[in-house]
Amino acid sequence: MIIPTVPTTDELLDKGFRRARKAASLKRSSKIPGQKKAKVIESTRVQTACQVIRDRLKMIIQRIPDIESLPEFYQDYIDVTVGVDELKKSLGALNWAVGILNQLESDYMARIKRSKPSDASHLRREAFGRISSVIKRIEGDLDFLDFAKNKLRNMPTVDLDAFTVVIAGFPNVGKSTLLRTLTGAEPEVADYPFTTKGIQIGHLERKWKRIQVIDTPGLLDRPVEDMNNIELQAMVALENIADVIMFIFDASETCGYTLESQYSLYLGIRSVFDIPVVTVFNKMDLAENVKYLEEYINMVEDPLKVSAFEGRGVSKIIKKLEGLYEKETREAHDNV
Ligand SMILES: Nc1nc2c(ncn2[C@@H]2O[C@H](COP(=O)(O)OP(=O)(O)O)[C@@H](O)[C@H]2O)c(=O)[nH]1
Ligand SMILES: [Mg+2]
Repeated sequence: MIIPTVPTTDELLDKGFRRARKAASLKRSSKIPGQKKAKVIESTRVQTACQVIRDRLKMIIQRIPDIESLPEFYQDYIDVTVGVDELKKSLGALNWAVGILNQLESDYMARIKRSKPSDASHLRREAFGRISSVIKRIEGDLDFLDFAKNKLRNMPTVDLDAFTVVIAGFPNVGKSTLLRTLTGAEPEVADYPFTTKGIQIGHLERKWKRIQVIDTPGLLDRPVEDMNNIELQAMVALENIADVIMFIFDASETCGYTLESQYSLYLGIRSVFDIPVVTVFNKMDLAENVKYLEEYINMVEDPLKVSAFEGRGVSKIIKKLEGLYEKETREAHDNV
């Protein structure tokens, strides 16, 4: 999501007042008869300042998409990153300021119109004072929107309609290597509020099929029991977009985790996600003499033995994913 540049209160007021002075100086050089001129100049200043500042605020409000109309994945993302309620509150405050500026503009235009020419500049100064205090009232909200803009700058572009595979498995089991090998390119790396390491997204294009593969380093790579609330919320967000979990074992145990602890992570992930799990035993090239490996392989359903490093067995994974993709598409059609 793109939030437009958000000015500080000083920038906003400077711009409004500067433009107002310019507009007034044009009037000053015009041929308005004597007495009336002072009133025209001052009301032009009030009007221009109100309009310029109001338009800037309106532009910010309009360019931020309606949060509730966003897909759930992005609503969750925004909620965890900056807070949906805070974002709405700040936008509400900007709306409030727009309304007050409208009111101030028509109030002071009318008052200057009715006033003696010698009172016009005093009224204009009063109007400017009130504009300043309205804008100072939304200082915190402008600051917050600027913060949100920076936090949401590198939001991932997850394709919410694509068939989506989410990778899980301990660190160093070969998730990134496999993602690259499967999708044949460097993945898109974007921020992900649930982990410090971001999210990696790759696409596997096969004829008419488009399969999206996502890796969330730092999230699905440790026991579910260790997760805090925010991470659990992230799991729910992932479950909303995932069609398949691809769980990676490091058959060689060179990642530093035993097969036993990998298996227990596998069971944990399976118990959280109510979707098909594709189970891959990676680094088979290094796994010749690993104790009990065959036993663990036999404990899972349809294990795929591969070496991401050598590219061996990768086509089996693609075939498996395509099969699940087709099955899901068929079921979706049956349900129409
Ligand atoms: N020998 C071998 N090394 C691999 C294989 N797959 C990944 N690696 C290596 O394992 C290390 C960790 O891989 P990485 O993809 O970063 O793991 P991640 O932390 O799960 O994303 C890297 O040094 C990889 O080169 C494999 O199939 N065989
Ligand atoms: Mg990685």
